[in-house]
Amino acid sequence: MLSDEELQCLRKAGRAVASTLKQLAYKVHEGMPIIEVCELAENMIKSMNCQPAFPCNVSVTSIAAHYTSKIDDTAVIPPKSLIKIDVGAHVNGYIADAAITISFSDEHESLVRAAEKALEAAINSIKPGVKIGLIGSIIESTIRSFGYKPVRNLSGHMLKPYTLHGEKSIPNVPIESKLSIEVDEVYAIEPFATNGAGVVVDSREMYIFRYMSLKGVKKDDKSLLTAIRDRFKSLPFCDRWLKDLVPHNTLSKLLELTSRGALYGYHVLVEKGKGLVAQAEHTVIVHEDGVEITTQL
Ligand SMILES: [Co+2]
Repeated sequence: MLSDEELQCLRKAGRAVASTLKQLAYKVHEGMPIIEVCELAENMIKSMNCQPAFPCNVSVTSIAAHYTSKIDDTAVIPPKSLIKIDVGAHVNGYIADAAITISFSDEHESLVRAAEKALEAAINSIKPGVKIGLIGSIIESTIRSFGYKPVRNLSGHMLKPYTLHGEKSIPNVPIESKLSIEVDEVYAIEPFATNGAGVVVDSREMYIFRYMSLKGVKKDDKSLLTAIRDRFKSLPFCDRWLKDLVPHNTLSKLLELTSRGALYGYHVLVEKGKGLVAQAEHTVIVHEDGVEITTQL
């Protein structure tokens, strides 16, 4: 059973995410520095007495996920682009995660609609006892009905305290699985629609990290890693959030620690066929009689 206190934390984080996305939808424009979008989102979350659960992801056109600005990023929102803004907030580890897609060209409207409709259909199907494979098939058929493909190797995920990816995933395609949805579980549901290959691949770039282990770490790095672990626990972070701990070359330090296995690095994910990618996402709490969307105002 989720306690009243847990529910309150989940709802507070959800409202912060919803309000942040709503404001960003008006403020983000072509030519805007991506670092401004990230910092605006993260500061809005903090202003509502929540903490960002991960760095704000701003993924442009055929990038599907996991791009956030590094320190001194000079990238801007390109003209006529399609961007996904994915934000997370937490209160005492209780997470809300949601995303919107903004299109700066009329051409991409139906792709955005495909992801949104798939999300709506998926959420409407969720109740205790529903097989996760059924949700995947609903997402796929909705996206296909618009003439697009779901991204098959990205999925929604269970949210647990301080854990972004709990043990169950919600696929965006039909899969054979005995797993079903249970009461009091919390999920981020996130269909991705594309006019490309329907699969994402790792790019070389990495800007988001999470703490893994202190084992085998050089003595000099132990205090930094301990500070990272204490600050973020198992939640993702980026170099912009460590300016006080690492004054110079922060990203290189994080990449070095990743290569040693002390951190996990998230590759920026790119659509394999260089297709455009749209995403829609909400966080839901599963109740006995249906779901509660926490990331909707
Ligand atoms: Co998300």
